[in-house]
Amino acid sequence: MGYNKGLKFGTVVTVLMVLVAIYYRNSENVLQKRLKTLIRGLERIENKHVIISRPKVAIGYGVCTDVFVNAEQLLKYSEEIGQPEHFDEINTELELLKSFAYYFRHGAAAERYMPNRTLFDDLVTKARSFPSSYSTIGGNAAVMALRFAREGCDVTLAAKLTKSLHQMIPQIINVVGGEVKRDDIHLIIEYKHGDVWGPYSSARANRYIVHNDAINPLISSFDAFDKLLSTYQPNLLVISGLQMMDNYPFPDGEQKKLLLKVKKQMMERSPLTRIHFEMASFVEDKLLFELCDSVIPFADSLGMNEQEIANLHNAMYYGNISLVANSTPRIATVLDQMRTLFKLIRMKSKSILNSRELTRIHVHTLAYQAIFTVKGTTWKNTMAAAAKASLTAHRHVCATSYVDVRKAALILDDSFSTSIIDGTRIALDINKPVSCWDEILRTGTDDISIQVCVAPVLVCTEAAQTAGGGDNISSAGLVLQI
Ligand SMILES: *[C@@H]1O[C@H](CO)[C@@H](O)[C@H](O)[C@H]1NC(C)=O
Ligand SMILES: *[C@@H]1O[C@H](CO)[C@@H](O)[C@H](O)[C@H]1NC(C)=O
Ligand SMILES: CC(=O)N[C@H]1CO[C@H](CO)[C@@H](O)[C@@H]1O
Repeated sequence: MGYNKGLKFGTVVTVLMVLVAIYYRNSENVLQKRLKTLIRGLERIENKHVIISRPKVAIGYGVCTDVFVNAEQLLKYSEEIGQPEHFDEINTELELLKSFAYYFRHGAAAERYMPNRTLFDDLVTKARSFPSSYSTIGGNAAVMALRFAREGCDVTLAAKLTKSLHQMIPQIINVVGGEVKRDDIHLIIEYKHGDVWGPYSSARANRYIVHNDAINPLISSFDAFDKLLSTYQPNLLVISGLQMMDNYPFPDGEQKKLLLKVKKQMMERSPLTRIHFEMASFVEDKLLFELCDSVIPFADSLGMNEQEIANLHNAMYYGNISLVANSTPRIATVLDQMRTLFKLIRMKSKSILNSRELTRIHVHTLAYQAIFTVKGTTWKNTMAAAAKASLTAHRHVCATSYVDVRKAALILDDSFSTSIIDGTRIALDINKPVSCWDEILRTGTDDISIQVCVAPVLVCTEAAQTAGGGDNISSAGLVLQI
């Protein structure tokens, strides 16, 4: 009897285990099938729009050499580091470690200036000594230029650089700005989702950047670019890289003077040239407020990630800045921030002489892309732009041109709400993955009709690179809209 019971129990366990295994295999198949359908859906929308003309795109400002290193290799955790802490600029190794901890535990991207060149150069040398370290062409403007060129645009980049860095840039890109002896270097300290550093673990793959720029903060290519623009009328002017001015030790009044030059450059463009401003990580409040007054009102379009929109939203709405925000915010939260920001900027711009009317906002996050465009404007293909931005996000982070379902995960739920306050629920349709709808935004006495598109991102589960992601994604979205 006892023997029989044991046998039966053993059989039941075996059968159960087989069933569980089959169940898991099936659910995995179902999941992969869903992902495949979704990818095909996105690719179908992306491919519907081929770029036939060769749009002219001029991009300011800057270039650098990006040196990539794995965070765990370069930065060693120890008890002495103590509490994580934010610093506007990094002056010592301890400040670097404390500041890294501050952003790493939130999975938030950060970019900081290091005034001590010796300390910075030592750090770069150490980073380069690891076999896994590598370098590429970097800087927002340059990465965007490479992406626009790859998408078939006629590209001009404003950048001052060494001959050897210039040689690495494809010849089809027209670089204006002149030559320097030493290129600016950005040290990109990368980590993956779930990486552990001392008592902290990262909520998502991201990067912490330090630099000791001497050329980019001064927008050294400005005059050459301005001269070119006086005779050249691009379809799109992109303003980016201004975060290199953040906490740079300018003589009194110099920073403002430079920004006023940027403002003038934007203001002098023909209405036929659309202007896009790419946000970045800003922690110097004076600089951010100056941007809100002198740059943002002169742009037609804005691009930013989830940290940057939270920061800009707080700056314009509360008058304070936000150093870190949720790195995986809900769609409803981001759409609400986009609505508020759109209204605030439109209202503010009304009282600014020669300002432009904001007609486009693109927010790129880890899990989705959201684009607003004002209806009846020249921005076209918003749905396709969201799809292309989403695919580019995956391709960039996975460093592949082919989307592999085994390396892709969908972290969005089956449906999302369009707003925190009485939003509508929209179901994610994997056959038609980009959801678009119309809304009316009331700003002052005007009712503005906009189209909203949201595309899910297939998150890359084997992140190969995160820096430059935003630049690739923003450009990929823009290229289908101009
Ligand atoms: C800069 O860093 C080097 C190397 O860590 C250090 O020896 C030097 O004292 C620092 N200089 C200043 C001005 O802090
Ligand atoms: C900014 O101000 C708002 C409203 O006073 C407040 O809720 C928020 O926490 C502040 N944010 C920061 C980062 O200080
Ligand atoms: C996958 C992808 O498109 N990533 C690109 C992002 O942009 C840089 C610069 O153009 C490229 O080197 C990457 O390949």
